[in-house]
Amino acid sequence: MTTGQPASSDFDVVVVGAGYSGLYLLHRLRAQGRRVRVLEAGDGVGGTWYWNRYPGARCDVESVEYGFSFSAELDERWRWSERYSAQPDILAYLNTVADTFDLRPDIQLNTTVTSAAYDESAHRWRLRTRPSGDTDGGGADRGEELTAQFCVMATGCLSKPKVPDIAGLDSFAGPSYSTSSWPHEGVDFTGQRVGVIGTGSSGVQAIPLIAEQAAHLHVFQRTANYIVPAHNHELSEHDQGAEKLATRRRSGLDCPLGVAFEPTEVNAVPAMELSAEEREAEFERLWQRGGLVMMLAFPDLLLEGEANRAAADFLKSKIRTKVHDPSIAEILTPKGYPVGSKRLCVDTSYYETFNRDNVSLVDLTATPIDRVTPAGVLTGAGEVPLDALVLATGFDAMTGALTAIDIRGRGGVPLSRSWADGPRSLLGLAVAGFPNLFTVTGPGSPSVLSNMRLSIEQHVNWITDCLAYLAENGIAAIEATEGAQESWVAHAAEVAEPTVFPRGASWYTGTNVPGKARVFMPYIGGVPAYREACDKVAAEGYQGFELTRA
Ligand code: NA7
Repeated sequence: MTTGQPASSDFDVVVVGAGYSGLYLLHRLRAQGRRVRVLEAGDGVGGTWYWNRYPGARCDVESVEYGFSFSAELDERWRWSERYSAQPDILAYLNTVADTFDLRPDIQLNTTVTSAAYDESAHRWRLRTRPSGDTDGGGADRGEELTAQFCVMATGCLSKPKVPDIAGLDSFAGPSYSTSSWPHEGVDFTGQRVGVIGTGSSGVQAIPLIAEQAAHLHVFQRTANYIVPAHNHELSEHDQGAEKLATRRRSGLDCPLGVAFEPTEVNAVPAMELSAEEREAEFERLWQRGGLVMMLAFPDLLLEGEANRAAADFLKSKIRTKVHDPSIAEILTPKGYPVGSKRLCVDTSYYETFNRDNVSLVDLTATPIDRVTPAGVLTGAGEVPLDALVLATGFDAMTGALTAIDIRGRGGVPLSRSWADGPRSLLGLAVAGFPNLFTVTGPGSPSVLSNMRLSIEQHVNWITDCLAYLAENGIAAIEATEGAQESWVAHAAEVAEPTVFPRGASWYTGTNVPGKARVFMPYIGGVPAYREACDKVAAEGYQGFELTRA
């Protein structure tokens, strides 16, 4: 694998990130005969699945739909072991992808992109890098400069950890760990008093396993989440035969979330047209099935109103059946926001963990964190002494990894300024003012509200087809027009409006990051409608884009 200087610094395409998106992009672009360099901050491929190594880390889309669909050879080589794969399995899969297609020679590891500036006269991007981990300020000198006609940001939607807004964190005397950059060698909490701050998907996955090891675990919860069971299990050969995979992948394309369960397993009838008993029976059926399908139990569930409240009541009732102490169950019960407006968590033994003698729950709504001290966490109820601290406090989602790079488009305008009031993008693929720059699963695309693998493949196919078109037609630059971008942004806001999403305090809306514009960022119109919109743009010779001849 390449870790040093590239042979040359001028490329047709530079791709930032070597996760799912970057790997598939490289494969497709090489097949087109392009000179490509993939720049990756980590010292291995895998992106999100390289960094998030905390105990219990798993996908919440079923493994059989999480594998790439473009290669029979890959399907032959790989078998998933569980319904919801654990992080080591997914990382091994992505390494298998890199090896199967011999991708490593064009991937430059340990390389953090610091800036990308568009040169209008040359129609090229100029990127600057620094060696990863080089934070002493001298990194810029040890970095390098690369140019490329096209730059593709394959930087992921949940890859820039949020800086935790908790006073005194640096003063803690013991070790503290972040779920989003977990030590590769793992952590042994045996005999320790451990605190976990954060009860989103990462916390919900990690807490049961940390509780099994720690002498005592203190869970600091600010917002209780809605949680559905994974009912995880081993997968057989039969579960992932070629025909089965093909069928699931095909039907995923026609489903709003890009996952195959929807047409056969959810109701076409609105929830409130059923009797209370019938509705309850449907919720129970999907609870027993497990997973995110609950979100789509009824066509009106994600709209504000009674169906959503019925789902909320059902999920709350389940907490009381699992948690023995009613006062703990009450704290774990979500309040004041609709189901789905924050991402549903998918758990294994989360609620049961609170029946253990060595687990305590701290309700931060009643007793907020004052600050972290050298000895532990000080809340309104006093100091909780700790030996180790785990931060599961989330991400600057969807835009954080992009605005962390000093990206400057036409006229030297920074992307962070263009997006100061929230991200604006045409289809989540391109941004007006930033020619020859593409974003994979950017804001304004289904991305995190879809099966990421499927959406990544769709975006990579669209981008690489677009580049082929530009080459065939002698076009040097492509740029989203302001008009098309505004229409798309307005359409995305309009389809989101009646749903529960825009009003939630969540990373979907940027509310979790202090100072971030509050805008609902993903596209909720569904994968089929979105694919149609993308295909139409391409079929009409890239309508909505301005093309500049060489
Ligand atoms: P999330 O879902 O953003 O969860 C972060 C959690 O951390 C959430 O419970 C937050 O509470 C909590 N948090 C954040 N800052 C604080 C402070 N200052 N004090 C107390 N608690 C805090 O991130 P995850 O990593 O769990 O999951 C991200 C996605 O990755 C997930 O949805 C899957 O798609 C995969 P809050 O809700 O803000 O009150």
